Amino acid sequence: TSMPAMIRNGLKRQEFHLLYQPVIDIATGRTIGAEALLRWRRRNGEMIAPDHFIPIAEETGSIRQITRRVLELLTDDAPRLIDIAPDFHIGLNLSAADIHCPAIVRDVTAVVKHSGIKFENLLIEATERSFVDAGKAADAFRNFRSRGARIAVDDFGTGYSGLGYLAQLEVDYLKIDKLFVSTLGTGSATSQVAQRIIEIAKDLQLQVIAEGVETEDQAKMLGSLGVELAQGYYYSGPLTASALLERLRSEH
Ligand code: G
Ligand code: G
Ligand code: MN
Ligand code: NA
Repeated sequence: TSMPAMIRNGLKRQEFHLLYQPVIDIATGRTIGAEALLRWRRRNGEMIAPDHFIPIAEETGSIRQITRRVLELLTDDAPRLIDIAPDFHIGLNLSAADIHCPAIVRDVTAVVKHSGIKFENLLIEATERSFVDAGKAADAFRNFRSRGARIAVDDFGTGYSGLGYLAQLEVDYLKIDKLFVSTLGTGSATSQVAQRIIEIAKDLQLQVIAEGVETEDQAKMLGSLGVELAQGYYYSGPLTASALLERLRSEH
């Protein structure tokens, strides 16, 4: 069967679940939030990575159903997280098709309403692609932000959209892609890109979240460059909601 048909079946059979990767305050080591990451385990046990099905879902339009499922799963998990850590940030990945869909604000508002969390608990993660059609994107982002949610540009530096949109759109965070973090301190051209991204963020008064931090050296270097937040295997891989709850309990 084709991937689009497999996705349809996977949705029908509820084969999707969420894991949560902690986001850490580098200075204190505390878990201040987590990024929700979608996982698909098929009935036969096979795991299919987001990189394999999200792009196809985006092309065929089923990303909207997938996102609705993500929002349902989040509605189930979020209350327990916020109960332990009221200021917790939950990172929600949205595709360009979601951002450009007029129903997205209503869909996310329903999560807030039914889970009892606040918009302030949500960090909407959108890749540079979402910002290209600035007119359409701006409405959704402005709407989310006026309600208290924050916006992050995900995989910053890997797209081809230029920087013009950053001046036009109000965003709160840049997430530096792991590609750039992995070369920090190597003296390579790519490692200079990471430093330039951090400088751009400072100029625009945006906070930075470093992704893919795998070593203590990288964490220290990021800290000394003024980066406050990080995620990566050095701190923790993606966790089940229960494992994340346990981590939060041990910190609170
Ligand atoms: O989880 P993993 O480490 O494999 O993530 C791979 C990619 O899939 C990342 O770019 C991530 O942003 C994306 N991704 C993970 N979960 C979701 C999701 O719920 N929705 C969308 N649109 N993308 C996701
Ligand atoms: O695109 P998005 O940036 O949201 O994806 C995050 C992806 O990176 C997920 O697939 C997640 O599992 C993966 N990831 C998380 N931490 C690390 C890390 O420290 N190193 C590497 N190589 N991948 C990571
Ligand atoms: Mn992300
Ligand atoms: Na990313």
